[in-house]
Amino acid sequence: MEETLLRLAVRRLSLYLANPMSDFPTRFRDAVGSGAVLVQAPGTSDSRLAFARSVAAGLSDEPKWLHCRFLYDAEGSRLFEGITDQPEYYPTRTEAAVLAEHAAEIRELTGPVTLVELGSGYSVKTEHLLSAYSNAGSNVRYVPVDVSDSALRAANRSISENFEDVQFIGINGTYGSAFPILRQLSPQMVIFLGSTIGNFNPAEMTTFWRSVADHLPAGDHFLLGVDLVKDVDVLEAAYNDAAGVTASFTKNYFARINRELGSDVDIEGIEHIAVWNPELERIEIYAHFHSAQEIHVEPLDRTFRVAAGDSILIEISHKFRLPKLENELRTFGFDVSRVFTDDKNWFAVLLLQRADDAMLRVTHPLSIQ
Ligand code: AVJ
Repeated sequence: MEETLLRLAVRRLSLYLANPMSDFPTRFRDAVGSGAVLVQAPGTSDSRLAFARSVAAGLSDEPKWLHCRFLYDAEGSRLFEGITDQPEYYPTRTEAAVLAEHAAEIRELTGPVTLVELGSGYSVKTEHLLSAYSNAGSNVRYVPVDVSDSALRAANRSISENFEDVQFIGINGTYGSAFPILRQLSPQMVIFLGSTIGNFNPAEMTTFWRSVADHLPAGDHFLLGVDLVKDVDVLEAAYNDAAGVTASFTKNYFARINRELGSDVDIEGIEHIAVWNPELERIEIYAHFHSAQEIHVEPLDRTFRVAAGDSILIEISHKFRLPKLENELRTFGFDVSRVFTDDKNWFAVLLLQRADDAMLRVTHPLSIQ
């Protein structure tokens, strides 16, 4: 009783003292208490400037690149959903089948936990998990995190229609914005599907494993979906669908630059190129410019020249090999509880559990610090 009063007083005080944007964990807790379904994470409200800075950084570099995070505005998120329906794009339906088949088992292994999904999009595949968790009884708390506000709203509509007992608390922000609140959501399972991890370069991947490991309390779960190395023709076809939806997805990057950064790029002068890089074991997606163009970044008042024949790297999609990935995850403090795959071994869903570092320290004294 006294403790509750004290906590209430402290919370009041921190409400008054804290800059609401700088104390996201407190603001999130209060939003949940008041039944909010969507919480804005700090740093995303001025995304136009963040977008401008990122575009400027990539276009001043040589070779040029653009960060794939900005592929997902409302139009990009809609186009990506279109990609997942293409016959050549096997990852989504393969992963969905693996999830559908093993969702009940995953629920049994984790018990009743809060589901926190990073990069949830429209949450379509997650509905398999939500249905297993709600069938197992007890109210389910679902916390999806996505940079697209429109995708979150659509997900909320669909989930509240299909699942009465699922409490939806969306976070509109980047993956990183969710890390500081993971401690208050324990016991939980952090979900990262669709092989989105494949978008990260090696340095970003290492940072990501470390952040999840740092913020996830020991014993909490992490469900990770990864696309596996396979025949090059299957891989390249998945990123060059005959209907051209992936090409439109690539071109939308420049349409977004036009819409938000006051540029006037000729979209038709851009070609979508997706190729397998066998050394780095990843698909690389380029925007190839047929003619020289200028890209104006109005918020920074800067203009970048792209020469005819230039290719801008806009996305990488790394494919994984299982034993190697499992070893890497172990070194970052995750135990591999189960690995689920499809018949062809095209896609894997790994159920991981945050190890207890105290145990690690005893068994591998040199692996920490
Ligand atoms: C959402 C990152 C998993 O890499 O397969 C699909 C993105 N880009 N087609 C992928 C994507 C073009 C996708 N991920």
